Amino acid sequence: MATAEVVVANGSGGADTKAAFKEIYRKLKEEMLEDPAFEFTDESLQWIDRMVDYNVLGGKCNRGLSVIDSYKILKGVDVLSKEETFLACTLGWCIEWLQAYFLVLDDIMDNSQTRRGQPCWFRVPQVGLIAVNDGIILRNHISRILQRHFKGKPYYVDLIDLFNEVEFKTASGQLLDLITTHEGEKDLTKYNLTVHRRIVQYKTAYYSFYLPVACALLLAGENLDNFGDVKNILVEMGTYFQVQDDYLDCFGDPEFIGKIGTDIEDYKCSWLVVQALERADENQKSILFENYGKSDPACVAKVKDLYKELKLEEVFHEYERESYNKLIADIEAQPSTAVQTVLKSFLHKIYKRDK
Ligand code: GPP
Ligand code: MG
Ligand code: MG
Ligand code: MG
Repeated sequence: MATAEVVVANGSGGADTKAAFKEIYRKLKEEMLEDPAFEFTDESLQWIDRMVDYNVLGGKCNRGLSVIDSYKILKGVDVLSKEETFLACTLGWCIEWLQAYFLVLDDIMDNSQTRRGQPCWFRVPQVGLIAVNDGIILRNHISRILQRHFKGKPYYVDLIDLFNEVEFKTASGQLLDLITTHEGEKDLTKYNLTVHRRIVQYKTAYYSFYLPVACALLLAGENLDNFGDVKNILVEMGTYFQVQDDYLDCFGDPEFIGKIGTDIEDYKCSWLVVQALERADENQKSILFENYGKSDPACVAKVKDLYKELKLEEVFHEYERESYNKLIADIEAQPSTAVQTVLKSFLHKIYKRDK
């Protein structure tokens, strides 16, 4: 292999890709710790170092790795040059940084306990609500990374616009997610699939699915305006992904998924409660109305028992099969085989995931 052609040589998210990706994390973090725009003290340096490791690392990195995989497929190559590898990995990390920023704040808003197998950042002693500012710093790191490595590229402005627009959509989805649960207005009759769909498309699908592929398209010199269908398919895939997240919140193993579910306690408009409402008789509905949205473990257990009685696990597995078949059909209707491969590779990363 020529020296200019390194590392990202094997298939989707392979060991080499992951090693290259991790290597670039170290460089990006070093740059954040040496940012000339701030005179770091020893304490602030240590804080950022620990805070970034704690929150950016430890996930599956599906979003970040997808930028590299998608870029390779769009270019039609197995091996990227050193420069291309660096740029694709850097954009991948920007998405992982965005995810870290969202999760730090989401865990405060959802009153969660654990994330990626460790206490949520705001629950770490001495962190508390400093986590809010850490979220702001993580968000600012993205702009600093983009400025340092992409300013001057023809697609720089499109990249900035993309991150801004996706962040706005996500925060708007998060708003919907939060205000549907308002204390004092607890009314399960307002929860239905249309409400659920709007929330999850915005809070999850754009940043988790559209953003990685859009980054790869910009790297490949494409105009995003020409990829409306691809965007729609990715938003559908993201919706399916969040339904899985809602399912795992109740039925996943907290040890394995690394987080303890809070959707029932938080009165969330989860896919499961929507399905339960559609299937429950009057008696079962009254159990839901009495117990949903309460932190008492006995109430949570009653809701979970009802989900089991209504066989929501089976309903979910059927939904999973149907979504997969529909997505594959939509993907195969795409004219470009490269685009088909990008979309299928992403779908196969999440189909039947258990974490
Ligand atoms: C996932 O919701 C959505 C997000 C993490 C986006 C948060 C957006 C912000 C603007 C903060 P979730 O609460 O179901 O995720 P999880 O189950 O991982 O807590
Ligand atoms: Mg949330
Ligand atoms: Mg949450
Ligand atoms: Mg969730």
